Amino acid sequence: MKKRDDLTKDTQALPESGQSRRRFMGAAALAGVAGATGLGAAVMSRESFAAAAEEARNKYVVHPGELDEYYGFWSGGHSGEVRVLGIPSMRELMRIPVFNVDSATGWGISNESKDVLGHDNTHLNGDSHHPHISMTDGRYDGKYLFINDKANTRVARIRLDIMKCDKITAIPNVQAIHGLRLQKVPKTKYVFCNGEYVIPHPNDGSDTSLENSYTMFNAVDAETMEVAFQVIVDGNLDNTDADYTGKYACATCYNSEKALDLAGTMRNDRDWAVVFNIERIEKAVRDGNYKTLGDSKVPVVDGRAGSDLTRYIPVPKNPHGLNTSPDGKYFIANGKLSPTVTIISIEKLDDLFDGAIEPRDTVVGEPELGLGPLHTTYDGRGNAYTTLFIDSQVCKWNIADAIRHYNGEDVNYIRQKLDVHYQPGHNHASLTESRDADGKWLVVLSKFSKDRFLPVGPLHAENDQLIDISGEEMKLVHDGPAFAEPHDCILVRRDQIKTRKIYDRDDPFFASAVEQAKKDGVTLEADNKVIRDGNKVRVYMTSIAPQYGMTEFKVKQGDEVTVYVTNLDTIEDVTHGFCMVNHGVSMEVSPQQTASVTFKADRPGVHWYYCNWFCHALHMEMRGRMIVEKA
Ligand code: RUQ
Ligand code: CUA
Ligand code: CA
Repeated sequence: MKKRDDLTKDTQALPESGQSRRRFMGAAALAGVAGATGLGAAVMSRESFAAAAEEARNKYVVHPGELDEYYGFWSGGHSGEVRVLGIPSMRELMRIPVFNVDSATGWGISNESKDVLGHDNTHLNGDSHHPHISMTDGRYDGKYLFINDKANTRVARIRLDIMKCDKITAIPNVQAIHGLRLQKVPKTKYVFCNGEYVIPHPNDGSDTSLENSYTMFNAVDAETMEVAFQVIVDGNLDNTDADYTGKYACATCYNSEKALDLAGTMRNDRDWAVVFNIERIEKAVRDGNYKTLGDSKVPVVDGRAGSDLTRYIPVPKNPHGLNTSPDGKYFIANGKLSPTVTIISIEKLDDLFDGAIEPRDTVVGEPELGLGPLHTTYDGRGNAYTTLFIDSQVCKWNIADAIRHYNGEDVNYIRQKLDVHYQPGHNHASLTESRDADGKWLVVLSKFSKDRFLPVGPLHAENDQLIDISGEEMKLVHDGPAFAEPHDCILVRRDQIKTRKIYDRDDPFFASAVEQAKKDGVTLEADNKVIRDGNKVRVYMTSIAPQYGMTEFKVKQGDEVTVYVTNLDTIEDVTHGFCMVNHGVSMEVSPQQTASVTFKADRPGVHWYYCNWFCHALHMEMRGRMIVEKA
C-alpha cells in the first residue's frame, strides 16, 4: 500500500483508517461465516479465523478456467447499456450496448444497429434501469431480456442467443419509462412498463396544469414490440410487477398528491399501489371501449378512480419497489419514507375487484423493517430481503411471521440485518422473480462506495456486493466497483441461457444486408464487388483471418459509401472489425456475420481501412485502401 506521504495534500488521500477499517469489515463478514450472530464482535482464534476465511472463499471464488454458475444481467443506468456478469465470481463477461453508442462494436454506427435504434440518431443517450428475462409458466425461458430507457421513454429487447439488442420501441403519450416487469404466466405476452411523470394531453403548451396531467401504465407485446394498450391512472407510477396467475399487475405511486415540489410529494401519509386487471383491460380493448391520443393508434383505456379496470390500495409513504413473492401469494410494496413494507394478498384481489372487500382488506401484513425500504427480494424459503437505503442495511425477514405479527401474535419476524456499503437501492436474489427462486446468492447494488475502493476523483464507482444467503445467515463475500450506474440486475442459472457460438447465415439481425445483396446480385459469402447506384456506392467484401477480400476499392468524392463485410471464418471467437480511418466508422464482424456501415467519402485521396479486432498473428496486416477520386 502507498504511504500517505506519496499523495499530495490537495489530491484525495486514502482514508486514515483505510487499512484497519477494511480489516474490521472483513472480520464482520467472516464472523458470519463462523456462525456468530449478526455483526457483533466475534472473538476467534487465528486458526478458526483463517479456516472461516478459506470456507467463505471456496464458495465464491471461481478459479481460472472454471465457469460461473449463474449469469447476471446488470443495467448500466445512464451509461445506457446492459452488462453480463458471471456469478458468483462477479466477473464482467460482456457489455451489450443498447441505448448508447459503442465504439467497439459499432453500436449506433453500423447500419444493423441503426435499424434497431433508428437511422435519425435522435438520441445518443439512455438510462436503463430494469433488466428482466422472458418467462414461460413463471420460469425464465432464456429467450429475451427487456429493459427500459427512462431518459428517452423507450423499451428495448435483447436476444439472449446472440446478446444483441434487436428491437427498441418508443412509448408514445407518456414521459420517462421507469418501472418495467414482465408477465410471468402463462408466458411473457406483455412487457409492463410505467410512465413515471404526468403530462398534459395534448402536450402542446396549451395547458400545462398538473391537475389536467396524467400518466399511463403501458403494455408492450413481447413478440411484436408494439404497444398493446395504455391505461390512464391517478397520481404517478414508479415500479411494477406481475403475478403468477396472469391476471394482475401492480404498480406503486409515490406522487398521489400530483405535486411539483418535494414537500408536496410527501404530504400524504399514504400513497398507493394500483392493481391492474389485465383480463378486464384486454376485454375493454377488444370491445372497443378505448380512445386514442394524438397521432398514436395505441388503445388508451381509463383506469382512474371509479374504473372497473383498476383498484387503488393505500400504502405508506412514497412507496418505491413492488415485488411479487415467488410463491405467487403477495405483492410487496416498499415504503421508502415509511419504515414499513406492505404485504398485499394476491388471492384477495378477485374479491377486491368484485367489490366484496375494501382495498385495505387486501393488506395482510405491514412489518416495520428500518429506514428507507426500497426493494425486496426472496429466497424461495419464505424469507424476504429488503434494502434499507438510509440505514445502509439489508433486512432479512420472514413473511409468514410478519403476517402473524400483523394479526396480533407476539412474534419477531426480523431474522437479521446486515450492513452494506453504502445506501443500497435494488437487491436481487438468484432466480427470485420466478418459481425457481433458489435462495443461493443475493446481489446488493449499493449506490455509494465512498471509501471502499482506491479513490478515483470526485466521481465514485457504485459498489455491487455479493451476499451468500444459502444458510441461515447472510454473509457478505464480495465487493465490486461498478461504473454508472447499475440500478437493477437479474440472476439466471447458466443452463437457462443458450447462446450461439457463431452467427447463423440466416440470422435476422443482418437480414437487410442480405436483402440488399440479393437485389445487387451479390453473393455475400463469395463476392468482392463494388456496385454503383448513382452517387450511392455499395462495397461488398469478405473477410477471413487475416485478410479482407479486397485490398483496395475506388469511389468518387461525394459518394455515399456503404461497406458490407461478411466474416467467412467459422471458428469461434475469430471476430474481425472494420474501421475506416478518419471517418468515424468502426464495427464488429463476428464469425459468419455480415455487418455494414454507411459514410460519406467527402475527401479525395487515400484512406486506409483496417481490422480493429485482434484476430490473427497478422492482424496488423489486415487492412486496405479506399481511393477517393476528386470530383
Ligand atoms: S428503481 S433504487 Cu429505477 Cu429500480 Cu429502485
Ligand atoms: Cu481481422 Cu483483426
Ligand atoms: Ca407521496
